[in-house]
Amino acid sequence: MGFKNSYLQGVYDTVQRRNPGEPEFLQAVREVLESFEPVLEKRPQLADTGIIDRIVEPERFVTFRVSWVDDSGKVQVNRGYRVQFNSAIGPYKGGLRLHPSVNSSVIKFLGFEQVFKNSLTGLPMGGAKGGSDFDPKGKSDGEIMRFCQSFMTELYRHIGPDTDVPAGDIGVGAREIGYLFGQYKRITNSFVGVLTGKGLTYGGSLARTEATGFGLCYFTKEMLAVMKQDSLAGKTVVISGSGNVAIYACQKATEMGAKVVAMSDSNGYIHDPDGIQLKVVKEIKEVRRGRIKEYVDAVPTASYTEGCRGIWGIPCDVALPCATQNELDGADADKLIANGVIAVAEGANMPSTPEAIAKFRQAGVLFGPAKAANAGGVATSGLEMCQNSMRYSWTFAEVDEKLRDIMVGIFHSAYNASQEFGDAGNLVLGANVAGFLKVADAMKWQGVAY
Ligand code: NDP
Ligand code: 2IT
Repeated sequence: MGFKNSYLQGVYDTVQRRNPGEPEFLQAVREVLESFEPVLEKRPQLADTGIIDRIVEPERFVTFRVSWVDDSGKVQVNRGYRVQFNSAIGPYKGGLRLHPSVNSSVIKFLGFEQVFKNSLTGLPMGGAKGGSDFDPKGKSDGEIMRFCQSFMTELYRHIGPDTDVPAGDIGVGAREIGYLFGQYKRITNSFVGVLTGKGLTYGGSLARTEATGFGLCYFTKEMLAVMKQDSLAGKTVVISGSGNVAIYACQKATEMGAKVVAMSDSNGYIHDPDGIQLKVVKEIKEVRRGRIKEYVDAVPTASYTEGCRGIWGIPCDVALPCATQNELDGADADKLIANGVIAVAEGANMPSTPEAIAKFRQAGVLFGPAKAANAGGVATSGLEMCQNSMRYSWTFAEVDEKLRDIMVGIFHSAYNASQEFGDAGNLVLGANVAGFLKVADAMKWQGVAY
């Protein structure tokens, strides 16, 4: 389907021409440009500033060779990436993903979305993303360390506490951040807040580990309260994934009185109608780095099914996709809707396909898009940067309270923007537009280099 506004069509055509074979990036750009249709109707002069032409083009995109030696002595080669998408409102900021599916399309879609997400948090952070096609599964600790050191030996020249501050994402947690930080410090001889998600003994923030999952639940709670006068208490919840985001979403949803009945990994899903015992999941995933199917060894009343997509067929009131992009498609949305889902909020980045989102909208299902709903992770990274700058640290309760306020604020920014631009309750539109307007203003005042 084409754009109504011919200027937006022109921008999209250029993006398509410049980024052939990059479907994820085009998917993310198309959704954002669609949200700008009502903005341009109200403010046609935006077209003259070239801001939209500029915002879809990364400021800088680097790729580099990462060679490392495996445990058998063999040289391995991976590709490293960092996209520095936009620095209008602060230093570049965004995670690093280690997964074999990483390519330039995936990194660019993530970096593009990060621009709007970071703006929504209200904190001064530009947008970036990076990573590698390195597969951490089955690697020894030594191999992970050597990979991270080699990766940082290239990346360090592009980053800095006032330039670009990476963090975790899929395949990057506290262990990897520690190795990356150690190597940065060795090379530069400086102890600075150049990464977030650090360990608590060397500059990390309390509650950063929990932040994305907790934030997702704070957002969902506010969305249910304002738009449906409802709450998470007594709700049945399905959560995909069983990594960092999924685990802490499960913890907070349970604390809020919901019953989480299913979780997954890329191989399959577990269904526990009595409510997931998070202690068991944490032991499998955080301590042993095992597979989710091991849950049924500890809880024989639960069941395991091979294949991760079947999870959306389990009846629930609230669905929280927390694994990866495009993990929930139109057919999955049909199943959730038929089973009476009332709200979907995205813990992962771009987990729902455009078709799935359209179906939720049509069926009146509340929908919290990733840029808004999962912004708690990067928001708390922003709080970690703030604490590092002060050389001070807040208590868990202090950080958690700030996180909660930020998530409530993000919901209202998105909700208000959806009302102002004529589609009340469309939080996809609201989040894209609210995130955009701040960045656009900063870009306007900073001028164009020529
Ligand atoms: P983790 O690496 O901790 O966990 C990822 C989980 O998703 C695992 O259960 C993994 O299963 C599953 N998964 C990953 N890739 C696939 C795939 N291709 N198909 C099916 N399942 C898959 O990552 P996070 O929890 O940190 O990240 C999850 C999502 O949340 C990502 O989209 C990420 O971008 C997003 N996010 C993360 C934030 C953070 O602070 N960490 C902040 C905001 C968003 P398996 O073990 O089998 O690979
Ligand atoms: O997608 C994301 O927002 C993240 N992976 C977190 C980024 C960060 O800088 O904390």
